[in-house]
Amino acid sequence: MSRFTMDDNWLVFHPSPSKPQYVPPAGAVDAHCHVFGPGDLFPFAPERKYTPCDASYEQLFALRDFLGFSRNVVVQATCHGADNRAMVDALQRSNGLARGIATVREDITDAELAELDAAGVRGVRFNFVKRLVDTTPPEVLRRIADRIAPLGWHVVIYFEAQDLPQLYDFFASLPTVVVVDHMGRPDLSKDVDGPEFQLFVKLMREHSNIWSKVTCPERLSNEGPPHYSDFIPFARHLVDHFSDRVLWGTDWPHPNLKTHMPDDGHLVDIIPHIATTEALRLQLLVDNPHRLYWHR
Ligand code: 0GY
Repeated sequence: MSRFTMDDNWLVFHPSPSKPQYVPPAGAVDAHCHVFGPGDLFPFAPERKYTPCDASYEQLFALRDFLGFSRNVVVQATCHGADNRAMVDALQRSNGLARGIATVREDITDAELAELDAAGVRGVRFNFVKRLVDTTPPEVLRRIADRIAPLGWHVVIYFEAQDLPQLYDFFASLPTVVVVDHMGRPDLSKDVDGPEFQLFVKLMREHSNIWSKVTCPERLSNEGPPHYSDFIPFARHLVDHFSDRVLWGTDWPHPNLKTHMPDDGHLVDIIPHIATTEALRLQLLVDNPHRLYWHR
């Protein structure tokens, strides 16, 4: 029996997603997903803001195969804090088919960074979403970025669109590739060509080291399943304009969703609507993630 009990309002991931009609190309990468626990083996962090359900590497790899994907990028979630053991365990059990993004504190040693690198970690995540984390000062984050840059790692950032104006200069000054989670969480009720999303587009246009995940219709959409149609113009805009700097992922097991749990098969079926040619889909699902995560 786990010492951890998931939050009352937690929705568990879909137990039997539908088989997608869209078949991804060989080598396709789910570049944003998580593993949680199991809590009695890999305890959740004392400072966490939510307690999830357990979501194991076996379940993640089974979903990967079922959806027609080949590889995963496992992103450290805030409920595990800077204890990366569950994520690292998943990488080590993946036969090289998973890479990871860690959360680290400033006091991490060079030897610990080298161990993470050997396990397949290729970046660190900086989280600015206030409901998920306590704030870390930018100067601390910058020192971490300077430490990981020589490893060839990159920085993944998670923030909400309304906070971009104040974070813009910091993001623009980071020394590595910077990958933005979920398109910077735009408000999809606003216009793609409006000032909020276009500030994000400007960040990408003016800084060729900035990439975006075109992920999380289930989090961002006001219209909801199965088509999440308000998500499509935003994601398509980024794929069309920055085809060599976009990534796609499921976000399984979809932490913190309170209203509905997506059918992962439906999420895969959105891909042809956001990447509208075979060439774009190859970049999004294969070429881009392989270049970023499997170049060595
Ligand atoms: C996501 C989104 C969320 C949670 C986390 O690390 C996390 O806890 O990223 C969220 O609540 O929006 O990408 O999993």
